[in-house]
Amino acid sequence: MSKTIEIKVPDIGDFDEVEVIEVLVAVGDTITAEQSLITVESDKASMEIPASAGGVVKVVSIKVGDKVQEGSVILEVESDKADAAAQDTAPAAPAQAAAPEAPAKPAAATAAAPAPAGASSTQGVVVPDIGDFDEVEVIEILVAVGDTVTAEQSLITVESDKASMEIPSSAGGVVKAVAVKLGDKIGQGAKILDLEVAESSSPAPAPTPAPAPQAAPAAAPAPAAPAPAADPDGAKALASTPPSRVSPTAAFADADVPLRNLPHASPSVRKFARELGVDLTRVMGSGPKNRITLDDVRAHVKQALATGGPIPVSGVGSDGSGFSVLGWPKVDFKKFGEIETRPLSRIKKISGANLHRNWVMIPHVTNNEAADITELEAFRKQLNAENKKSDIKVTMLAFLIKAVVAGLKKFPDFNASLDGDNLILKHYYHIGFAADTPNGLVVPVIRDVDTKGILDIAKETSDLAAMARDGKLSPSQMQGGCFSISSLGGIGGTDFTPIINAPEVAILGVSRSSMQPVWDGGAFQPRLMLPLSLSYDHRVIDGASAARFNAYLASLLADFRRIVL
Ligand code: CAO
Repeated sequence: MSKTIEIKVPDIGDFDEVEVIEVLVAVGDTITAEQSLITVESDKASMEIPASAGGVVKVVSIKVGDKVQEGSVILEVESDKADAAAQDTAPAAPAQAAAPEAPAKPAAATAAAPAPAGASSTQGVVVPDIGDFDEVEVIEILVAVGDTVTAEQSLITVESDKASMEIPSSAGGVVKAVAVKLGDKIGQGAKILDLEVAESSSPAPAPTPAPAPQAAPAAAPAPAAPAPAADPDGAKALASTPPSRVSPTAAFADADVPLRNLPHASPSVRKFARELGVDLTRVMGSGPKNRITLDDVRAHVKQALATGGPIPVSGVGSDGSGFSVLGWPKVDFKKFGEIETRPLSRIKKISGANLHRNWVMIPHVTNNEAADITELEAFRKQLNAENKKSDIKVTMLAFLIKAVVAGLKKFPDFNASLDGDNLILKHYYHIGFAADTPNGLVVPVIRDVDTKGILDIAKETSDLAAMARDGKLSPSQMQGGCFSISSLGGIGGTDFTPIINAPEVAILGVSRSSMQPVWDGGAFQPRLMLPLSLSYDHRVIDGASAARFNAYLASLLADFRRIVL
């Protein structure tokens, strides 16, 4: 017969209240005994609280942000196990509190050697009782040699498979040596650091680490009586864990709930992120195993503020499945000289975020080519001379736009966009061109270039460029592009790597033309050469295609009559 039972917060040691920071199950979920239900956090430790019984979740009685204590009802499950009834009113045995926790009080980080009276002395600060775990991994070292620390100040963060905790100092003093490094596996009694302690600041020494409270047997049917810890400060471990405890991953794997990728961060980092309203799932961790550090949260906030939006890319790791990068360097530039701070323009923030995403997410390769535009430049000048009275000035850009469309027709993969595993091939020819404006870069789009002549294109280019400079472009005038051209020829340069304007798959960078000696088989001839830099998305376009496309463009520009072929 099925029965509804309440699952409650077990003995959480020395803490009156802890905050719920994650609810891991929902109404309707089928859970198994030992499966983690919620994550709670004190100011020094976070831990998952597992189910004392399996069943179907009927009611979830708490939400993120609630403060809970021993006996608080977490949820109600409908269980058809006969023995489940026994757990109805019992707070889950403390054994089932998910993690061995950091000592609630610094008493656990015990000074191994007391200072001799009348002088400063060096004390070793050691790992306190860490509950049921033999070893935990050092994931953060929060102090360095030379630092002055106070009693209670966190020294290191350690982590088990279920919890991370900060280990505080048992005394105040100056750090003389740090005995651990990141990645070390340490257990109770291991030395963390040496501290030079003045006599007055030395606490009453505790000659031995605080003994662990006794662990209650798993799934104890009745409230476990926590054994009083022989802790000199009266602190006891937040919770103890039975030796038979299953790993959180196993619990999730067994359960009918999706495995959640919880952000990997220490309690103080979680608290800091909560204060700033940062969603840790969006933060790229730069610590070991992609753990999120305080600096990562700061860098995330800085970037979000700078770009006016969320950071688009999250790091995956150094195991080949993605990438992770260091946080942005923070430099106090004032130390080196006079500075001024100027906020980025709105356009710069938006274009910067787009350029960053495109650069990071698209495997760019750039093919460089040089087009002989000696005859075309002569023709362009002739056109402008003939049209002196007209307000249309033909620049090389109009020819380039027209030539690019001929290239797109010949090489349709360049007129495409990636959509998951599909390539979307476009049968229209809208070309964007980068325009430099006082407020930053914008890319107006000329539509249906295949239906327009050089003079129309020249006029539209110059009109759109003027509107861009005046900030009068509408969003629709910057949408729908198939391919972009970034022409810096009016300014200078010999070659550059333009960044692809996603979801397009290629972009043409144009640098300044110059007279070059070109060998014609018998002699060097002075020819006007135009550098063409074609960046392409290597997921869509291979190098040979790119070389063909660029060579074809160069051949059209060298003899524009070929465009009608
Ligand atoms: N080589 C030599 N001279 C060139 C040239 C080239 N490749 N391209 C243009 N010129 C010349 C023009 O003929 C013109 O000369 P005259 O004044 O003697 O006629 C002069 O340079 C200025 O041209 P322009 O820049 O006014 O016109 P354009 O059509 O070439 O370019 C536009 C228009 C809007 C693309 C351009 O003004 C611009 O903003 N370019 C910057 C694009 C940019 O910032 N790209 C980078 C993006 S990534 O950060």
